[in-house]
Amino acid sequence: ASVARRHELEFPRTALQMAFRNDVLAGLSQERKAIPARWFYDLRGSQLFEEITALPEYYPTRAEIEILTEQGGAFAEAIGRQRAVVEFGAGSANKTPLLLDGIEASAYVPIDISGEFLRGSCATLAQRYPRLPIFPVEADFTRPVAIPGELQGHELLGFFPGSTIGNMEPRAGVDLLRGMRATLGDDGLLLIGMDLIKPRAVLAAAYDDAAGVTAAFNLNLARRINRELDGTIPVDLLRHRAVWNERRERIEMHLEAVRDISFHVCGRYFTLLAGETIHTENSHKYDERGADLLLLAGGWEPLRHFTDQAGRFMVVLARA
Ligand code: AVI
Repeated sequence: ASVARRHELEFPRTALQMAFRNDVLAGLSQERKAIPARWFYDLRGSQLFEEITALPEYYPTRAEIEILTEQGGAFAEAIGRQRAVVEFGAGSANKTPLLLDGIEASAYVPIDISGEFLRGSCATLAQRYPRLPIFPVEADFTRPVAIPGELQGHELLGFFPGSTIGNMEPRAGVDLLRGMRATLGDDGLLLIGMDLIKPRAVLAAAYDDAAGVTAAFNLNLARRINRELDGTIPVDLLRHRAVWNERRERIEMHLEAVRDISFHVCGRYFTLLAGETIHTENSHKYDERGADLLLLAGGWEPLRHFTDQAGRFMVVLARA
């Protein structure tokens, strides 16, 4: 399950294909071409993302693991009472034990849209924590989720590692945080991973690594369009670009045409001029103030920021 963890299975195949098709055709028809980053994660894209997390230049995964591993005691102290851990997206089940080893959990509630991933991560955790009650919930966590009745009376701690919130426009991020607030209730806590703003060269390398894995990850989106949407995109004439957008404090990934090109997708004709791009991802970076503002707008009161030794990444604890 870990390799395929981000591989979306949220719709029946045909509905998923329709959603992909609609997003791609609409995105390529815009003046500034853009395709939502969620479509990176087919099986190949999920494998490539796993490879990215192990790259020497890609620090976020290692930095977050360092925080979770080394600051368990500080989490436990800040969190106080025993709580049921509610994880948004069961895919990161590899980070869950790091949290569960540090704090006292009364139960574990993984929420994921894919029942298949849920079953995989529950099985692994049940083996490791045989006495921990586990209540998987198959649901779309971008909307408020009903917590199983058995957990009435438990106080809840939301867990959303991975800095996935960074891939959302702030407006969507705020909506997500508000949904989590509704799910976790008035006495809920939230532990959320966010990537810190840092020197441009470090960010540029993390999103354009020497081995070319991030380039392959980005280009796989064009290959996926060719495979699944009857596309004729000349992938060899596209170049991976990772650019720092100073005003929006985010790394943007683009696919740039090296010369004028034309192609078809689902029978529709598109052109890209030399230098024109398809915008494929945003990865927002935050400082403590920016993170706090986002959380406050989403209905959360930030309590504490935990960072790794090198100050690259933060895990923020907030209360409802
Ligand atoms: C999943 N997400 C937090 C990654 C990020 O860093 O924004 C996706 C990624 N894109 C390129 N490299 C990794």
